Amino acid sequence: MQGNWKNMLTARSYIIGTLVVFILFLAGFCIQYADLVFPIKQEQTINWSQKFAEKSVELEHCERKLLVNGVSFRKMALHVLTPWLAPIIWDGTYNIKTLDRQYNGTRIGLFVFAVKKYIRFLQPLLESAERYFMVGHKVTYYVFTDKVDEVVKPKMADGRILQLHNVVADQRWQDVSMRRMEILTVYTKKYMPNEIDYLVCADVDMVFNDHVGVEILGDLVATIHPGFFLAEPEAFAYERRLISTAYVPYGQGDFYYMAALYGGKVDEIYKLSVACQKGITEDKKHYIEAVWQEESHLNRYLVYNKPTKVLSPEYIWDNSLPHGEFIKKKRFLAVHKDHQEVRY
Ligand code: 5GW
Ligand code: MN
Repeated sequence: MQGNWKNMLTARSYIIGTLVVFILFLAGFCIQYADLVFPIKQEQTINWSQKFAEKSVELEHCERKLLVNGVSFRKMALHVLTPWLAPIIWDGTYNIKTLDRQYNGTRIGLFVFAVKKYIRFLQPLLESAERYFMVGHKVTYYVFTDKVDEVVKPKMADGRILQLHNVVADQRWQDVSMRRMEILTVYTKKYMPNEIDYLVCADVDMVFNDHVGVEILGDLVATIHPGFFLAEPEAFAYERRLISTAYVPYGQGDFYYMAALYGGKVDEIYKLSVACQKGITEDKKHYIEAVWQEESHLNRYLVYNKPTKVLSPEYIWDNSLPHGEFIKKKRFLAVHKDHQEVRY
């Protein structure tokens, strides 16, 4: 009798044990394969991946800010939005597939000046542009040089055009750099409106080193100077002499932008170049020249005409600068110059 009871008890605990194991297994399965057991709608899945993407942007943004925690650096340039709600473009803030579709068929111009010894920078720039700049889109290179015959045409993908224009080399290098504004006033009015939608203006002593695509397009776009992105506004290299038309008073201005990369819709660059050229001419009348030539005029313009999109220093970097740890993608790099060799 007793043996029977014992047997029955053992059998019962065996059944209960098996049941518990089975229930646990079922629960585990439900947790592991929740979307199979409780199918969720496609929309919800997309929402979650979007949430994930947003979170990772937020995290990257925090990570960048954390790098300067406890130090008296200014953090505004590390954000992903300006105070006037223009996006600041960092890696991870955009989806290139979505943007490439959105800008499908858009015509983009790249404006560069290469006179005198700077002709040596042209070929590497154009070759790197073929690898990284607006790949898959319609691109026209507007090259201005005093040595049209010396230009080596790079192998170009379909849909890409090289326009070579002759330009006289100014006597002073400062004038070469500023001459770009005058040329822009002409081309953005006469020719470019029929040829392109957006224009990107760049220095020639640079190379593309990573992706630079349609994420940089906007009505009016400027790049944060890599030497000033952590600087306080008082330290910005704005023209501070009241006598110059490029004057920016202390207390004004958000970022110090670099003239080595800016752009926008053709009519916006027309307005910008007209304003800057006017300032340059006015200053010349008074025998003055802004501290950083056309860059000073560009900065003055952008204080009062806020860019609709701001590019982080990923879009202009120089490997000799400090704080490269903030810059994961060095997309557009300054070429090291032997200043003696390229002296004007
Ligand atoms: C040459 C010596 C000193 C300064 C400028 C030049 C120079 C500039 C030149 O001989 N030829 C020329 O085409 N430029 C154009 O002006 C290039 O497009 C160049 O990228 C741009 C700005 O001059 P950079 O690059 O020397 O200015 P930073 O601020 O990069 O030093
Ligand atoms: Mn340069």
